[in-house]
Amino acid sequence: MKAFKLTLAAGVAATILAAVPAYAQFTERTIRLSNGVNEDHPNGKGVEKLKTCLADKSGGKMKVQGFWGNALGGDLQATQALRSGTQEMVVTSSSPLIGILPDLGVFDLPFLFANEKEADAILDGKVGDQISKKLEDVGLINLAYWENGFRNLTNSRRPVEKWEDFKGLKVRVMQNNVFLDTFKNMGANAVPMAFGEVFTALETKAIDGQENPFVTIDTSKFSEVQKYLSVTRHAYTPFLVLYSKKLWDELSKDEQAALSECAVLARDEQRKVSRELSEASLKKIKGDGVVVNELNAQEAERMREQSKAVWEKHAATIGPETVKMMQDELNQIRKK
Ligand code: TF8
Repeated sequence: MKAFKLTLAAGVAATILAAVPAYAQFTERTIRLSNGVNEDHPNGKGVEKLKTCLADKSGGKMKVQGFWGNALGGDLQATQALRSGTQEMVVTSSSPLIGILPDLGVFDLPFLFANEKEADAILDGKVGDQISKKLEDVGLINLAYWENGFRNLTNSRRPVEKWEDFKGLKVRVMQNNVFLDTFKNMGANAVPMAFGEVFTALETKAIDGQENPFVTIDTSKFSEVQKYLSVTRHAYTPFLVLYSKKLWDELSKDEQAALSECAVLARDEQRKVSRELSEASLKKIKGDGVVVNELNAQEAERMREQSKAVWEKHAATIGPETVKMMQDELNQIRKK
C-alpha cells in the first residue's frame, strides 16, 4: 500500500512537472499584436488559438492583446514600430514591406502559385525559411506564414472578363512595385494606397476598384461600395506573423519556444478557417448584390502570358537568386 501511494504520488508529481516544467522561465507580460483586418477575419481565430496556446505553455503568464482594423496603424507603420521595439507583434501582408526587404517581392509575382497546396509547400519550406532568415537581419522575427489568399479584382464600373477590360480602371494596389506594374501592364490606372484608406476611396469614387481575397473583401465590407467582382486569382500574398527582434532578444528561451510553437499551431487553425470561409465569403458577396464573373480559361491564360513581362522586369530588384530558388522549388513541387 505504501509503495502504491508512493508510486501514485510520484506519478502525480511527474504529471505536474510535465505540465509546467520547474525550469521553465516565463515572465508576466502582455504582447500587443496588431492586424489590418477586422476580428471576424480568419486572423481572429488564429489569434485566439495563439492566446490559448501561449496561456497553456506559460501557465497564464504570456498574454496577447489583439488590435484590429488598423487600430495601431497600417501594415508598414506597425512593422516599423516592431523594428524600433515599441510594439511586439503584427500580422501583416508581406507586400507593403518590400522597401524593408526586397526579396519579399517574390511572393508578389503575378500568377506565381496555382493553388493553396503549392503556397503552403513554398512558405513552410526552403523558400519561406530563407526569407525568414533575411527578415531577422532587418530586425524582424517571422514566426509563421498565415493566409490572406488568392486575390481577386473588384470595381464599381464593369465586369472584367478579358485583358482589355482593365483599361482605364482606377485600381488601388498595395504600396508595392510588383503590384503597381502588374496592373499598369494590364492597362489599369494603378494607384498605390495603404489598406486603411481603401474603403473611403471606393466610397467616394476616388478609385474604381481594388483587389483582395474573398474573405478580406467580405470582412472589410467592400461589397457596400463595389458592384463587380472578377475571379482573377492573379496573386497569392501571405501574411507574416512578425515579432520585434529587439524585444525578442529580451525573452527567455522558453518564451521564444512557446511563441514559435504557438504561431505555427495557430497557422494551421488560421489557414483551415480561411479556406472554409472563402467559399462562404464569396456567397455572401453575391448575396450583397455584387455581380461575380469567372475568367474563361483562354483569357486567364492570356493574362498569365502577358504578366511574364512583370517577372522579367522585377527579378533584378527582388534578387535573382531568390527568384531562381522559388522557381526551382516550384518545379520540384510540381513534379511530385
Ligand atoms: C491589402 C492587404 C490587406 C492586409 C490587411 C491590412 O490589400 O491584402 O488586406 O494586409 O491586414 O493591403
